[in-house]
Amino acid sequence: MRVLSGIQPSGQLHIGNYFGMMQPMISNMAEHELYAFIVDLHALTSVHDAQRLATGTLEAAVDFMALGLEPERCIFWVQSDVPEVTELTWVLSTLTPMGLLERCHSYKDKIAKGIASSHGLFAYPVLMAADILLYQAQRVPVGKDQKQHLEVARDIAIKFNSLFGDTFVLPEPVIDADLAVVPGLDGQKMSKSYGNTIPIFTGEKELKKRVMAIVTDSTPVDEPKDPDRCNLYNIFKLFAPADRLKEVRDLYLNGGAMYGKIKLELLELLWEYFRPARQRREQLLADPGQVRDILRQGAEKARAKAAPTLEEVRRRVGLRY
Ligand code: AQP
Repeated sequence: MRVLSGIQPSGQLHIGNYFGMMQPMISNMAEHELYAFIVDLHALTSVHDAQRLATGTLEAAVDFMALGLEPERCIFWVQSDVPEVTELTWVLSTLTPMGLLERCHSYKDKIAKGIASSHGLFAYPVLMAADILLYQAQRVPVGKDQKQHLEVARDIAIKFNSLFGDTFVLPEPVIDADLAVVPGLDGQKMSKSYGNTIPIFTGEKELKKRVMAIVTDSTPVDEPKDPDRCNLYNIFKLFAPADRLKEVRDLYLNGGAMYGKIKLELLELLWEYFRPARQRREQLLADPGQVRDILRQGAEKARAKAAPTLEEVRRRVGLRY
């Protein structure tokens, strides 16, 4: 099975990115043909600072490898190193109905949050469709927020195939129901652009600040609370061992759950959980030249896979004379 997914270098990667996409990708490495990439062209819709984008791209690649992605067991590259994707984006955008994009929640949410609208932000799902279709991916592990974009990719593929003949594989999203949406500090979806994240790699002091800022309600300690509606519990459950989780769940249900204590326990769990990755990250950051080489080699492999699909598209639509 060909499995593909990308991640934006639009800020510090967070635990929502990890559970929604990075961890499922890493666990697919053994069994499947894996395509993983850093989507810098997508990040350009929100980052207009050359230094920040360039540094963020290299760091996102380092982070992914530190967390367990092994570049020798997959194809791992930076999106803009394969320019074929932008050509395919244009072809696909000529047959993407405006209404399909106008219905996308992600665009509407971002505008509502005050993020500047642009043609690139609006057309984001078409570039994502090109990413997926160019490599004929069958499965795409994503968080629930990306489900609609996957549907757009399928709709575009169906339209292309019906207009020009069977060309693209129809991709299927892979969404783990338990991890579909990791909540942010404020209870909304954890998102780099909403400033409500728990970053995977940050200093202990900053991590503590973020964990202590998780919003909880003001129900008195002794009163029962619904754990499933508690933001803190929903983050805690991602890291706590099963027996401890059960104890904490019982405290919620019967009274006695102390938010401050649970936050400090969560902090400890988080710090330990990512300890080995933090050490690997330090080693990788010490040799950025090696990381660039890995990405360059990955891009060569990705281009070799992309070229036949793009050639087929050109021929089918008449861009060969
Ligand atoms: N809160 C989340 N819960 C579960 N999965 C999530 N993902 C993101 N946030 C959560 C998944 O992470 C993958 C990579 O995301 P992305 O960086 O490409 O874009 P995004 O979904 O828009 O992530 P952010 O953090 O919200 O970035 P910004 O704010 O820059 O747009 C995707 O598979 C996503 O589902």
